[in-house]
Amino acid sequence: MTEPTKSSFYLTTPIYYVNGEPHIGHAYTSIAADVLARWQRLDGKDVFFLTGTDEHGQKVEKAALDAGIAPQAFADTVSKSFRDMADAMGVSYDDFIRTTEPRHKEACAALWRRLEAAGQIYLGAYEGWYAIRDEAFYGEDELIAGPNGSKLAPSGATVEWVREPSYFFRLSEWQDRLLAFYEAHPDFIAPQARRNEVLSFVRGGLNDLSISRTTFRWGVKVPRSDDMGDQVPGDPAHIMYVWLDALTNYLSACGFPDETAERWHYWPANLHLVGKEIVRFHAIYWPAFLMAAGIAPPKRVYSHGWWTVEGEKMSKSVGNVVDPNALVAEFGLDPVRFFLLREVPFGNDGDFSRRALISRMNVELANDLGNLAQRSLSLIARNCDGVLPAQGAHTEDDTIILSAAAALPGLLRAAITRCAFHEALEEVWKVIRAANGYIDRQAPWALKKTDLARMADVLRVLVDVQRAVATVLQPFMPGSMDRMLTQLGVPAQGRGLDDLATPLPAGTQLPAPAGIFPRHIETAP
Ligand code: ME8
Repeated sequence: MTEPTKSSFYLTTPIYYVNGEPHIGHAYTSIAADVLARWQRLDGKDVFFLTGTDEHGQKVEKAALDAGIAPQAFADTVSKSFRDMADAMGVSYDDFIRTTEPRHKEACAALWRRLEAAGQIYLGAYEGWYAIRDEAFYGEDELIAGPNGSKLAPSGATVEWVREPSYFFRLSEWQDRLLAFYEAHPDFIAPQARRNEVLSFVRGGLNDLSISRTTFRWGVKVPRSDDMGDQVPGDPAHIMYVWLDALTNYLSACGFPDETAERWHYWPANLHLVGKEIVRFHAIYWPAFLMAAGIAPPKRVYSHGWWTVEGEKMSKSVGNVVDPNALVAEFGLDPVRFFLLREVPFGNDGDFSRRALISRMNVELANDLGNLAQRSLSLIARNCDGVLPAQGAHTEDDTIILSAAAALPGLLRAAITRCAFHEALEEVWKVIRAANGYIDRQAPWALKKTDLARMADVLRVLVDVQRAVATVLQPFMPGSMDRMLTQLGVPAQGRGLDDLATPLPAGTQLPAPAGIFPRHIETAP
């Protein structure tokens, strides 16, 4: 294996269940992860970006059964929808893993064997509550009251009483080591509120975890073992608990258990990006499994909030599920990507509404950014023969706006590292708004009649500011920023953060300016 020369960055989305079609919630996580992946690449890192589908378990088996299709064929179709969704959202994943692939099943068996060899697995019987929708076991004390005296999982999912032979993982032994791990790695779980929830859950004590099921078949078989004495009823009777199977995907994609594999050096993952409802699996079970198997835990789990739609929880029965493909068809990809990350502080819950999307599109994209580009570039086209002016002597006003633009890479690096996408975008919009103030104050259209040299200097300042803006916005809106950088005369191979230090050569012929962000006019229904 050759040592990587660049520092590496491995990040993941959750692998999505193939029980139903992708919706805006899935697109959200994948787009956020994509912004991070593109940012890290722009910043010179060797990125490995993984997404994929979670195809086993009772929930998927039931969906296949309801559709009257064999589970594998069903999973093939829905997995393809998720891959198509990722492609349609511009998600630049390096690998798309499916848990039905042989490489993944081998990794699951290898992890199981390591846990077994470490004395972390024993055979018993599980008796308790299970929610198929969450694919999760719940203690009696966690349940909430449902209608007509029924009990529900804290998520609102229906629970059923399960009683079956099961292998267990000795999770109860990991309480102190997990707490010590969280203490030593204060950034492991973010945001802080989620970290506090996890800490209090673990402090409350952990029960051993059931990690196999025997009452259905759709999953990875537990590997046969000779070490477990006469208790073993024939391991292939058991299939692995779908969360043990699913979490292992993050290792499978790195070639586990082959530590000489080309991608093994990416482990441990720098970041698992997840929705808030699956923090427990990623921040408690996952590091416990890994530590028990002698594998380094990931560096960070960041959990974001949930989207509701026009004030209501998204659900098939309400009929308000937002299809990301339809949104992109109507508004365009980049406005949708921008809206999702701009509207709500990452980590908080948010509400999706057409009105809010259209307002962001018209005000911030079409007016603030689109007009800035259009106004300055059309002045260059008309008054400078469409040629990029040279950098002139800078006035104080020039220096202020140029320094604000030059500070953007550092500010965005800091915000994006914290997954504070909304803050990153606000920093860019502060500069865009300041540039609109600058163009109004300097009035290059008036200078045209009084001081042509100063007019050219002002237009050059505006190009330099927009170049910085468009460079740092590439991860958020790759297609539009590609067009904007082309219009600004920035060569395709000179669009990295480091390239901002090299001035664009004066005299470059700029293409004729064309609008980048159209206004959206709502037509009456
Ligand atoms: O949980 N708002 O898969 P899943 C925001 N297979 N994000 C949302 C959302 C919403 N309304 N709805 C879904 C699973 N998401 C497991 C994961 S990982 C080893 C296994 C996003 O199909 C969010 O990222 O239920 C959430 O965590 C994920 O989709 C759940 O997808």
